[in-house]
Amino acid sequence: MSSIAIDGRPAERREECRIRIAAAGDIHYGERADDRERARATFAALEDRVDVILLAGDLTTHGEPEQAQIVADAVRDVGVPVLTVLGNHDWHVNRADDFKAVLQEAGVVVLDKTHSHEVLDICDTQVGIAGVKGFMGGFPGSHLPDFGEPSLRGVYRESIEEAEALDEGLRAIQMCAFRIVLMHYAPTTETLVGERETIWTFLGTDRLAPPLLEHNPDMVLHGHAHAGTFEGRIGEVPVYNVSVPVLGEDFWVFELTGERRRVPSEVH
Ligand SMILES: [Mn+2]
Repeated sequence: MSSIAIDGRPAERREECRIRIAAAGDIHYGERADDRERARATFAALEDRVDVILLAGDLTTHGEPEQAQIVADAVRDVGVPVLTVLGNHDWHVNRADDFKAVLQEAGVVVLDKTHSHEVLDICDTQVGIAGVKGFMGGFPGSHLPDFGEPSLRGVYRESIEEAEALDEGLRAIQMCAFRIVLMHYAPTTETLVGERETIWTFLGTDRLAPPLLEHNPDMVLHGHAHAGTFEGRIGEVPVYNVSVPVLGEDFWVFELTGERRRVPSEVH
């Protein structure tokens, strides 16, 4: 397990806090014979080591509620708050409500466009998490247009709805000392470098970026791009692709602390 420390904004009580965040995306449980054991061991290893666990979607291979149960059973007794967004794989069989219910029964907070923020009290301070799935849609020069068939215009509409929900979530946590964004899809191409450029349109969209630029969260976490790049930036905001194949590890641990503003310090 590796970690990276990010210095955050000055705020009351902030300097005495050290918020440890374990993050991973694309854990994709569901099809290997040892998934239950692997999931239990992976999450149990975080107990007493971190303050919160953030999952950036694609918890499963196909979104079957039975697959969500593997994650639910692995996190139920870990004793650390777990928040997640869903990924496209978690939507595949189109049973997202059942899928979410399985996770929620185990205490997992599922963030999406209907419930896009959560505030945690950690270290006597407020840590705000704004979370949505995000969506595809492309970047300058490759945007899917709001034109033509209803299905294509539906993709546009969903990306805009996700961006609006992200904005709402960030607005709701604007008074929190620490503010983190959790998504599945990428809001910048910087963390897609390594993926074939011909598929970048399907890996995210910069239509998710304006709320990030406006609200300046401490960091943005996403997954989905297995062959992408770990670290990027939108304006001053650090963006991390925490897809497990990018990390090469089960989790990455971030620490938010300090009085300086968003200067990543050493990996240790
Ligand atoms: Mn995905």
